Order: sequence, then C-alpha cells, then structure tokens
Amino acid sequence: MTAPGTGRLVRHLATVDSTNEHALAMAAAGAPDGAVVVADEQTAGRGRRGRAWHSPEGGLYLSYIVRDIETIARPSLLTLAAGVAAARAIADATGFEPDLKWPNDVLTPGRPRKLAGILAEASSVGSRVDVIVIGIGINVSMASVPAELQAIAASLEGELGRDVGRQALQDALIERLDAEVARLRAGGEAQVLDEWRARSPGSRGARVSWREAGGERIGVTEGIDADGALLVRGADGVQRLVAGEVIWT
Ligand code: BT5
Repeated sequence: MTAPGTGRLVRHLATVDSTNEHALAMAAAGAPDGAVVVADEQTAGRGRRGRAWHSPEGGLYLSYIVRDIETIARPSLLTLAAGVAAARAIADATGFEPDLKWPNDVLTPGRPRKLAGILAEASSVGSRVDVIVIGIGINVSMASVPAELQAIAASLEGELGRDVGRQALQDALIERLDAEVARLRAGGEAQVLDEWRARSPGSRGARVSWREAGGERIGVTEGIDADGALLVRGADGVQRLVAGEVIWT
C-alpha cells in the first residue's frame, strides 16, 4: 500500500517471519529506496549473530529499505543513524528521551533496559553492496516484553504508564529515518555522530569487557570514531572495536 499523500510504499502485514527478511525480498523484487514493511508480530524476528528478537503483538517491527548505497559515503554509520532516528521518533511521539548504546541498542536511561534494537542487513550484487535494510523493533506495550526478558528489557508504555499510539510512533520513525539517511547522503556524518554521542552517555568513561582471540579484555570507553567504531582504552592503549560483543560491566 502507498501511504496517503506521500507516494511511499508502506507494506503492512499482520504477521511475518521477519520484516527484514521480507524487506530484503521486496528489495530484490525492485522495491524503491525508502520503502517500508511493518508487521504486527514476527514469528522469526532476528537480532545480531543469529539471536532472536521476541516480537509478539504489541511491539513495532519495521524495516526500511536503503538503496543507492553509493550515494552514502560511510554506510557503516547507518546503524548509528538509525539509532538517532529511533531515539528522536520515540521522543517526538511520546516525549520519552531514551539513551543509545553502541552499536545498536535503545535503552531506558538510569537503570538501562532495552527498549528497542536495530539490525542493519546488506544484500550484495557481486562484491558491491546493493541494498541495506534497516530493521527496528520497539517494545511499545508491556505485552511485547516476554517474561524471561523482564530484567533486561522495557517497554514504552511500561515506562510512561500510559498508552502509546503505534501509528504515530511508526509515522515519526519513518520521518526520522528519512531525515537521518538524507543527512548521511548530504555529508552530515559529523552531525549524526555528534547527536549519537550526545545520546550515549555510556560511550565515554564506562567500563567494558570484550572477547578477542587472546581471551577476555577489559577497558574504559573513549567515544566513537568517524566510522562509528567504539574506542576503548585497555592495558595496551586505545583500541577500535568495530564489531563483536562488548559487555558494559
Ligand atoms: C538487536 O539484536 O537488538 C536487533 C533487533 C532488531 C529487531 C528488528 S524488528 C524488525 C526487524 N526484523 C527483524 O527480524 N529484526 C529487526 P541484538 O543486539 O543481537 O539483541 C538481541 C538480544 O536482545 C536477544 O538475545 C535478547 O537478549 C534481547 N531481546 C530479544 N528480544 C527482545 C525484546 N523484544 N526486547 C528487548 N530485548 C530483547
């Protein structure tokens, strides 16, 4: 369906395995830049590294197709840009200002619990990345947080103690994703990074641990660099972490 007045393709599904999977298939079939798929629930919602994203009814599960990747100088920043977009959209729609955590988490401030997660997935033609799908899952109602995750997860309605309109949140999210992707395309990487840093108190001065070939390492975060890598000071000086698991201790 095309959203009224926008000309944008927004496909709404009652249920789907994964909106990212569906969006990758839509993109392969020619769906345009900025096309969106949203589902009321996912039966195989995914996180990074084969992990599951619990996706019962009551959450917002949305995937956004980015094409023309060659017009984005630093596509590695898309996950951080999506974090900024998600935080802004949540603030627009509810007034709640979440924190961000490297690389893909949206958290409640204070005692951090996960409100939303981001998963960017690429598809390539030969060695060239052709499409990146940005998937965002936001826990809207308390029902979207499964019992086994109560200790580490939170929902917007649980935090705010009132109903949150999913449609308004969805509209804000699409608008903010458009704006942040446009900002990257227009050479505004530094502004995206600055805003991400401002929303991520844990990206500086927090104790973290991570695994490397040589075993477990510990250090203190020193911000993110221009490519979105996490800088961490450990026993051997400052290291750049580009992927992998970092545990905030
Ligand atoms: C993420 O992975 O946080 C990425 C989540 C992306 C989900 C969206 S929904 C729309 C689109 N379609 C998809 O199929 N996926 C995207 P990661 O950082 O690996 O975190 C996964 C971990 O978060 C799990 O191992 C759980 O511990 C936790 N988790 C799972 N479901 C959760 C939920 N609903 N709320 C909070 N935490 C959750």
